Amino acid sequence: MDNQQVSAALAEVGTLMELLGENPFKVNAYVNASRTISQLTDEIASHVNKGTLGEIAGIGATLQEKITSLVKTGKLEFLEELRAKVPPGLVKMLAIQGLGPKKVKALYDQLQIDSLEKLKIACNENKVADLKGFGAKTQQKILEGIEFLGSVAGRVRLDEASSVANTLLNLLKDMKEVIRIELCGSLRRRKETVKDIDVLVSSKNPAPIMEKFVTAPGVIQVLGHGETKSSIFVEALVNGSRIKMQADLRVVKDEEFPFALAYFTGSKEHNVAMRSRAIEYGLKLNEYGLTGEKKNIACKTEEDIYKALDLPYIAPELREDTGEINAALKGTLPTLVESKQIQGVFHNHTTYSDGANTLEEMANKAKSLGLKYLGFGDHSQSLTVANGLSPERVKKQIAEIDELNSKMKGFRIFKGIECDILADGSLDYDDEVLALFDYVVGSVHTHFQMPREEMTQRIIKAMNHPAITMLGHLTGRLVLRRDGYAVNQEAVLQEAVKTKTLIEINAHPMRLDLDWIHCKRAKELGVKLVINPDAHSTEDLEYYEYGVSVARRGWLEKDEIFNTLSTKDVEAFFSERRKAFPKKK
Ligand code: DGT
Ligand code: CA
Ligand code: ZN
Repeated sequence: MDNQQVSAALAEVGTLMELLGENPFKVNAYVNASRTISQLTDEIASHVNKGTLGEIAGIGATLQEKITSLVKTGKLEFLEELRAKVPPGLVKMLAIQGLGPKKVKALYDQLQIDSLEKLKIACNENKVADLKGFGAKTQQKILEGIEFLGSVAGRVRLDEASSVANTLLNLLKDMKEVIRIELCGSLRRRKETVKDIDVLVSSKNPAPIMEKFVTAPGVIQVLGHGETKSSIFVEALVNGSRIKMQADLRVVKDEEFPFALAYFTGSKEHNVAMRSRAIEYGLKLNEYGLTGEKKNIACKTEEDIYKALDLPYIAPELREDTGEINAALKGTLPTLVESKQIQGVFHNHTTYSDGANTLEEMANKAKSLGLKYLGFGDHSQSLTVANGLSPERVKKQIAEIDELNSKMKGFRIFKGIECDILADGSLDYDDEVLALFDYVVGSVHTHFQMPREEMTQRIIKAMNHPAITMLGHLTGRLVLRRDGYAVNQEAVLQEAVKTKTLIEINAHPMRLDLDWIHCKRAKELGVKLVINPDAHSTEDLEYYEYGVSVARRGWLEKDEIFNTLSTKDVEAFFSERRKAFPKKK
């Protein structure tokens, strides 16, 4: 077993023990060990072999024994016993936002609820509201949570689907039978969630490729095994989460590859529009070719297909039939922003609040990614659950940043904070403290249940505070977990134009907030956007690429993204903003 597998097994032990009402200290030991192991840079197996498990912080004798069993045998009897004791429905209930192990246990103990179906019935019969610690509001939220889970059933987050897909891609791409290989479908269009993985290959000899695909590691079911198409159901561990999804492989002749690539990339609606365009030319377009009455039009690449229909190339992210073909015809397609144009990122957490890495570790990682600057944005004082910074700790962090800045050559660290927007729209520090920062990210983390109009005014009031530079994760949504709070996004975007507030595209794949649809609207209004990973560890810094995908789906160009600016231009922007809110000496 590798680190991620061991980590997932220990996390599962923790969850199951908690559902069984075991001692919280014991539960925490498993949860913490799971986190530690997922973040280890060396192999847990090598610690087992060398007998050095005990040197890892938090791994006592009991855990050493369990980890050794996992690494050596791939199994843990203790985990099997726990699984046998806990009805699987209880684990499914944990997917509901706001329903932790304690509440699930209470529902099971007192109402014998062991499935989502039973939970829904109990809520509708008003039985849950009467339980101690629940109430009518919680019951309503549970019902909404069940409905939400139903509406997203079977979809997987982009980052998790990408990881599964890339494993399959890497398995096949070096086979001698493979001529061309590409991921298609929603993955290639970089949608925030993906239902299934579509892999396309061209080859003269498909059989060995199909064989390798249906016997890939993690396959739990072969749904089809044919000459040109195979389908599998595959399971993989991604950052400790168990991901199960379908993957389809199609193998075509190399001449057909560009047509199949365009077809299976979709979207379906874009394909329909392209087919009508072909019909105007007296041609038929499908997954096999572009054909006329007299002859077929040969295309070597996707670009050739667009060219044959007198269109410039349309990037996959734009293929949602939201006006891209018209724009292509008029020559007004955007030149989309690219990852390599991102110069730095601003909303990042460190060990000062709830991050896993120090200022210096984060800065070094950002530099190694080729970024020119990095901004911090730890949590502010009222967010005690995330270890928000008191004014004293703000000053300590700033001093540390000053020191790092004097040490690091060719790299600039900006002083920022993710400042809570309080319920009344005021900010979480006095002006004196706010004046210490180069920039301030304003975010809502509390009172999500506010009526829409009140929430909108709360945010608008904060945007009018001269210290606010950018607005973090505008809606607070969590992809496949919960909808955002009620807020009038249009009004906020319009206010951003008036107040020159930057709007964040939170690039954490769990958030992707602003979403691409509102990015497109922001572009129309002339709002400037900033792509931030909301990193809580050095690895998370790379998430900005997912924000670039959102920006590209939202038709955004380099000049519309603030953090494509050079260090000097960013400095100039911040100091201009600071004129309205001068630093106090
Ligand atoms: P997903 O899997 O729900 O995240 O989204 P997609 O876009 O990957 O959809 P999927 O896997 O059902 O199909 C892949 C592509 O194949 C889709 O984007 C367009 C194409 N396609 C599938 N069915 C049809 C169809 O009935 N008509 C047309 N024109 N294209 C189709
Ligand atoms: Ca798909
Ligand atoms: Zn936040």
